[in-house]
Amino acid sequence: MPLGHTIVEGSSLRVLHTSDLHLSAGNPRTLEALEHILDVARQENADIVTIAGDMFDSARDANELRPQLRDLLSENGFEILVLPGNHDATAFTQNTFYGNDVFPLIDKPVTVREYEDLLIAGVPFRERLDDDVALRIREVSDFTGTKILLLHCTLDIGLGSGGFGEEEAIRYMPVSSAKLAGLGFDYILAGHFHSSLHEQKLASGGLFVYPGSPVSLTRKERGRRSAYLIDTESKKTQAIELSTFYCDELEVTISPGTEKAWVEQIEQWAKHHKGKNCDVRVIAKGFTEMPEAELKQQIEAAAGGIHVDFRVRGIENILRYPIYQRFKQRLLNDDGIDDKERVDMMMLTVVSRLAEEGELDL
Ligand SMILES: [Mn+2]
Repeated sequence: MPLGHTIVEGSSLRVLHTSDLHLSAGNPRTLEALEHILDVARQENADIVTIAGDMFDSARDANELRPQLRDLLSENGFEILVLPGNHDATAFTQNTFYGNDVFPLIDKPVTVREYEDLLIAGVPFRERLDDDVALRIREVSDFTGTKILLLHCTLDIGLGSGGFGEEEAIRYMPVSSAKLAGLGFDYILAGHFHSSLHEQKLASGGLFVYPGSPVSLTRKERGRRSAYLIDTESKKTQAIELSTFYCDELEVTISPGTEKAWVEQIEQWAKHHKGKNCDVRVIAKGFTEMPEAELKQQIEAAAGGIHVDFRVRGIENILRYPIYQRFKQRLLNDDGIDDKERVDMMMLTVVSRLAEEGELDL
């Protein structure tokens, strides 16, 4: 352990949770995100910051950045507990020093830090949560105060591929919510899932939290980024919106007659997504009865400077098509179809594709 001093006292402790910063010298946004997280921890009077894995993009990045991070990670007035993840599993050893505030949780299979009424346990990165390890973790949870477990894992909740950064193919430490519920912790603060904040009540009454990456690393991490705050005395939990760099996009599928409503919606969305520290875009698809250039101009005005990928096509020829007219008449008369607009869009898409392929004469 580094020569840190325990700065945390008192029974009410505030824990700010994040993970997957993927700090890398090649991506300055990740370093800005770290500085912002530390600012937020100060503003929120956090006593402890937890990072549940992949603080660094690689052990090489950790090695490269360590000297310049030491001042930043010292004398903050809070502890920073860092769990090695699959990207930085070998970055922390008995001999590495990241700053006075940093406590790497590197003792296998589980590292424990005890405070007055709080216990924080961390499982340094491993590929599987075997039964013997689960048993060790469960033993640790025999404590009377609040119990927090830090894990870098893949929860089986169908969050879809793509959410776990580049690790989609390999499911690191797959765990079920039932298994986690059996570990006996009040909070399981996890890492590895990048896309967005995800919180879930466990059958045990415990709470599982993925904070999502605090900075968009690719276009897959969409929307404003969050960190997660827990007050161990009041039991209040709260997602904290960060002002770190993020990506986002709005995809709209226009159908004839809905143009005005979509333009208004794009305007509202754009109002909430303006700003320098983001990469956002509007993707407009579908069909319009308006002149294409006119709609494009309206959408761009509504987007107010946000990039617009305009893929909408005019529909006038297709609307006049007998096959489409007959279909539309039937659709309108059929009371058995709930989502007529969607069915209409599908037909327009098919007819338009056939027309493009020269299968129909306009
Ligand atoms: Mn990661």
